[in-house]
Amino acid sequence: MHNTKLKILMIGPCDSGKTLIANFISESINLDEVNITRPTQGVRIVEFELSNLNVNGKIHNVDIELWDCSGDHRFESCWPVLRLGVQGVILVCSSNTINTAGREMELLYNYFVSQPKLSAKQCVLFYNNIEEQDDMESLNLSPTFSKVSQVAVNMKSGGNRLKIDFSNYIASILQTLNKDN
Ligand SMILES: Nc1nc2c(ncn2[C@@H]2O[C@H](COP(=O)(O)OP(=O)(O)OP(=O)(O)O)[C@@H](O)[C@H]2O)c(=O)[nH]1
Ligand SMILES: [Mg+2]
Repeated sequence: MHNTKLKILMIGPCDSGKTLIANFISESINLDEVNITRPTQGVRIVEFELSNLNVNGKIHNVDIELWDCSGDHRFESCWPVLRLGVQGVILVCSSNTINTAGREMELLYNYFVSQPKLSAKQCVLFYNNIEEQDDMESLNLSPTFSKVSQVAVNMKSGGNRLKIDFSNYIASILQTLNKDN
Protein backbone atom coordinates (compact mmCIF):
# COMPACT_ATOMS: atom_id res chain seq x y z
CA MET A 1 0.00 0.00 0.00
CA HIS A 2 1.35 3.42 -0.94
CA ASN A 3 0.30 6.61 0.78
CA THR A 4 0.71 9.80 -1.17
CA LYS A 5 -0.25 13.40 -0.60
CA LEU A 6 -1.06 15.67 -3.53
CA LYS A 7 -1.73 19.39 -3.82
CA ILE A 8 -4.14 19.91 -6.70
CA LEU A 9 -5.17 23.34 -7.90
CA MET A 10 -8.52 24.05 -9.54
CA ILE A 11 -8.83 27.33 -11.41
CA GLY A 12 -10.72 28.91 -14.31
CA PRO A 13 -13.25 31.66 -15.08
CA CYS A 14 -15.79 32.79 -12.45
CA ASP A 15 -19.07 30.86 -12.40
CA SER A 16 -17.67 27.96 -14.39
CA GLY A 17 -18.66 25.53 -11.62
CA LYS A 18 -15.33 24.91 -9.86
CA THR A 19 -16.80 24.96 -6.35
CA LEU A 20 -19.71 22.77 -7.38
CA ILE A 21 -17.35 20.25 -9.02
CA ALA A 22 -14.93 20.34 -6.04
CA ASN A 23 -17.78 19.67 -3.60
CA PHE A 24 -19.05 16.82 -5.70
CA ILE A 25 -15.69 15.10 -6.20
CA SER A 26 -14.92 15.36 -2.50
CA GLU A 27 -18.37 13.91 -1.81
CA SER A 28 -19.49 16.78 0.34
CA ILE A 29 -22.59 17.25 -1.82
CA ASN A 30 -25.16 15.13 -3.53
CA LEU A 31 -26.27 16.17 -7.01
CA ASP A 32 -29.91 15.38 -6.31
CA GLU A 33 -30.06 18.40 -4.04
CA VAL A 34 -30.17 21.99 -5.22
CA ASN A 35 -26.69 23.33 -4.73
CA ILE A 36 -26.19 27.05 -4.58
CA THR A 37 -22.66 28.26 -4.08
CA ARG A 38 -21.19 31.69 -3.51
CA PRO A 39 -18.25 33.17 -5.41
CA THR A 40 -15.08 31.83 -3.80
CA GLN A 41 -13.10 34.55 -2.04
CA GLY A 42 -9.49 33.89 -3.03
CA VAL A 43 -9.19 30.20 -2.29
CA ARG A 44 -10.81 27.40 -0.31
CA ILE A 45 -9.00 24.17 0.50
CA VAL A 46 -10.94 20.91 0.37
CA GLU A 47 -9.28 17.81 1.80
CA PHE A 48 -10.35 14.25 1.10
CA GLU A 49 -8.97 10.79 0.50
CA LEU A 50 -9.02 8.74 -2.67
CA SER A 51 -8.50 5.14 -1.63
CA ASN A 52 -7.62 1.97 -3.51
CA LEU A 53 -6.38 3.72 -6.61
CA ASN A 54 -4.63 1.24 -8.88
CA VAL A 55 -1.54 2.64 -10.63
CA ASN A 56 0.40 0.08 -12.67
CA GLY A 57 -0.78 -2.72 -10.41
CA LYS A 58 0.12 -0.93 -7.18
CA ILE A 59 -2.59 0.23 -4.80
CA HIS A 60 -2.41 3.82 -3.59
CA ASN A 61 -4.24 5.79 -0.97
CA VAL A 62 -4.05 9.43 -1.92
CA ASP A 63 -4.65 12.36 0.41
CA ILE A 64 -5.90 15.11 -1.83
CA GLU A 65 -5.60 18.76 -0.93
CA LEU A 66 -7.81 20.40 -3.53
CA TRP A 67 -7.29 24.15 -3.75
CA ASP A 68 -10.57 25.51 -5.12
CA CYS A 69 -9.48 28.95 -6.34
CA SER A 70 -11.48 31.97 -7.35
CA GLY A 71 -11.49 32.70 -11.05
CA ASP A 72 -11.46 36.42 -10.35
CA HIS A 73 -8.31 38.29 -11.37
CA ARG A 74 -8.82 40.50 -8.28
CA PHE A 75 -7.03 37.71 -6.42
CA GLU A 76 -4.05 37.54 -8.76
CA SER A 77 -1.75 38.71 -5.96
CA CYS A 78 -2.30 35.26 -4.36
CA TRP A 79 -1.22 33.34 -7.46
CA PRO A 80 2.46 32.93 -6.53
CA VAL A 81 1.37 31.19 -3.30
CA LEU A 82 -1.23 29.09 -5.07
CA ARG A 83 1.19 27.50 -7.50
CA LEU A 84 3.82 26.73 -4.85
CA GLY A 85 4.42 22.98 -4.60
CA VAL A 86 1.51 22.07 -6.86
CA GLN A 87 1.46 18.57 -8.35
CA GLY A 88 -1.65 18.92 -10.47
CA VAL A 89 -3.75 21.62 -12.11
CA ILE A 90 -7.41 21.27 -13.06
CA LEU A 91 -8.50 24.01 -15.44
CA VAL A 92 -12.27 24.49 -15.45
CA CYS A 93 -14.25 26.45 -17.99
CA SER A 94 -17.86 26.31 -19.04
CA SER A 95 -20.26 26.90 -21.85
CA ASN A 96 -21.43 30.20 -20.33
CA THR A 97 -18.04 31.86 -20.85
CA ILE A 98 -17.15 30.13 -24.09
CA ASN A 99 -16.07 33.26 -25.95
CA THR A 100 -13.26 34.19 -23.60
CA ALA A 101 -12.47 30.77 -22.12
CA GLY A 102 -9.91 29.69 -24.71
CA ARG A 103 -7.66 32.67 -24.10
CA GLU A 104 -8.10 32.43 -20.33
CA MET A 105 -7.18 28.72 -20.36
CA GLU A 106 -4.02 29.59 -22.29
CA LEU A 107 -3.02 32.25 -19.76
CA LEU A 108 -3.68 29.99 -16.78
CA TYR A 109 -1.87 27.05 -18.39
CA ASN A 110 1.16 29.18 -18.98
CA TYR A 111 1.27 30.50 -15.40
CA PHE A 112 0.29 27.37 -13.45
CA VAL A 113 1.63 24.55 -15.65
CA SER A 114 4.36 25.72 -18.06
CA GLN A 115 6.22 28.16 -15.83
CA PRO A 116 6.49 25.81 -12.80
CA LYS A 117 7.60 23.14 -15.32
CA LEU A 118 4.82 20.65 -14.73
CA SER A 119 4.23 18.03 -17.38
CA ALA A 120 1.11 18.29 -19.58
CA LYS A 121 -0.03 15.03 -17.95
CA GLN A 122 -0.31 16.84 -14.63
CA CYS A 123 -2.99 19.07 -16.09
CA VAL A 124 -6.55 18.32 -17.13
CA LEU A 125 -9.18 20.57 -18.66
CA PHE A 126 -12.76 20.19 -17.44
CA TYR A 127 -15.33 21.67 -19.76
CA ASN A 128 -18.55 22.13 -17.77
CA ASN A 129 -21.30 21.95 -20.34
CA ILE A 130 -23.91 23.84 -18.29
CA GLU A 131 -26.24 24.66 -21.15
CA GLU A 132 -25.83 21.21 -22.65
CA GLN A 133 -25.49 22.44 -26.20
CA ASP A 134 -22.05 23.71 -27.07
CA ASP A 135 -19.40 21.16 -27.61
CA MET A 136 -15.78 21.67 -26.72
CA GLU A 137 -14.77 22.48 -30.29
CA SER A 138 -16.07 26.01 -29.83
CA LEU A 139 -13.38 26.66 -27.21
CA ASN A 140 -10.83 27.05 -30.02
CA LEU A 141 -7.97 25.85 -27.88
CA SER A 142 -4.44 26.47 -29.09
CA PRO A 143 -2.08 23.60 -30.02
CA THR A 144 -0.61 23.91 -26.49
CA PHE A 145 -3.58 21.84 -25.36
CA SER A 146 -3.03 18.93 -27.73
CA LYS A 147 -1.18 17.06 -24.96
CA VAL A 148 -3.63 17.98 -22.19
CA SER A 149 -6.53 15.64 -21.58
CA GLN A 150 -9.88 17.30 -21.98
CA VAL A 151 -12.97 16.10 -20.22
CA ALA A 152 -16.53 17.21 -20.87
CA VAL A 153 -18.43 17.46 -17.59
CA ASN A 154 -22.17 17.27 -17.32
CA MET A 155 -23.28 17.71 -13.74
CA LYS A 156 -26.87 16.71 -14.53
CA SER A 157 -26.24 13.30 -15.98
CA GLY A 158 -22.55 12.59 -15.71
CA GLY A 159 -21.82 12.59 -12.00
CA ASN A 160 -20.37 9.11 -11.85
CA ARG A 161 -18.42 9.66 -15.02
CA LEU A 162 -16.83 12.74 -13.42
CA LYS A 163 -15.58 10.73 -10.44
CA ILE A 164 -14.02 8.15 -12.76
CA ASP A 165 -12.41 10.88 -14.88
CA PHE A 166 -11.03 12.49 -11.73
CA SER A 167 -9.55 9.19 -10.50
CA ASN A 168 -7.96 8.54 -13.89
CA TYR A 169 -6.43 11.99 -13.81
CA ILE A 170 -4.97 11.43 -10.32
CA ALA A 171 -3.56 8.08 -11.50
CA SER A 172 -1.88 9.82 -14.44
CA ILE A 173 -0.26 12.35 -12.06
CA LEU A 174 1.11 9.51 -9.90
CA GLN A 175 2.49 7.80 -13.01
CA THR A 176 4.24 10.98 -14.10
CA LEU A 177 5.69 11.67 -10.64
CA ASN A 178 6.97 8.09 -10.33
CA LYS A 179 8.75 8.39 -13.66
CA ASP A 180 10.61 11.48 -12.45
CA ASN A 181 12.27 9.89 -9.44
N1 LIG B 1 -27.38 24.18 -13.68
C1 LIG B 1 -26.09 24.19 -13.43
N2 LIG B 1 -25.63 25.12 -12.60
C2 LIG B 1 -24.32 25.13 -12.34
C3 LIG B 1 -23.41 24.19 -12.92
N3 LIG B 1 -22.16 24.47 -12.48
C4 LIG B 1 -22.30 25.54 -11.66
N4 LIG B 1 -23.58 25.93 -11.56
C5 LIG B 1 -24.11 27.03 -10.75
O1 LIG B 1 -23.39 28.21 -11.10
C6 LIG B 1 -23.08 28.96 -9.92
C7 LIG B 1 -21.60 29.17 -9.81
O2 LIG B 1 -20.93 27.93 -9.62
P1 LIG B 1 -19.59 27.84 -8.76
O3 LIG B 1 -19.26 26.39 -8.63
O4 LIG B 1 -19.71 28.61 -7.49
O5 LIG B 1 -18.57 28.58 -9.72
P2 LIG B 1 -17.02 28.87 -9.47
O6 LIG B 1 -16.33 28.44 -10.70
O7 LIG B 1 -16.57 28.23 -8.20
O8 LIG B 1 -16.96 30.47 -9.36
P3 LIG B 1 -15.89 31.40 -8.55
O9 LIG B 1 -15.66 30.79 -7.22
O10 LIG B 1 -16.53 32.74 -8.46
O11 LIG B 1 -14.63 31.45 -9.39
C8 LIG B 1 -23.63 28.15 -8.74
O12 LIG B 1 -24.85 28.73 -8.31
C9 LIG B 1 -23.83 26.77 -9.27
O13 LIG B 1 -24.90 26.08 -8.63
C10 LIG B 1 -23.95 23.21 -13.81
O14 LIG B 1 -23.26 22.36 -14.36
N5 LIG B 1 -25.29 23.25 -14.02
MG1 LIG C 1 -15.82 28.93 -6.48
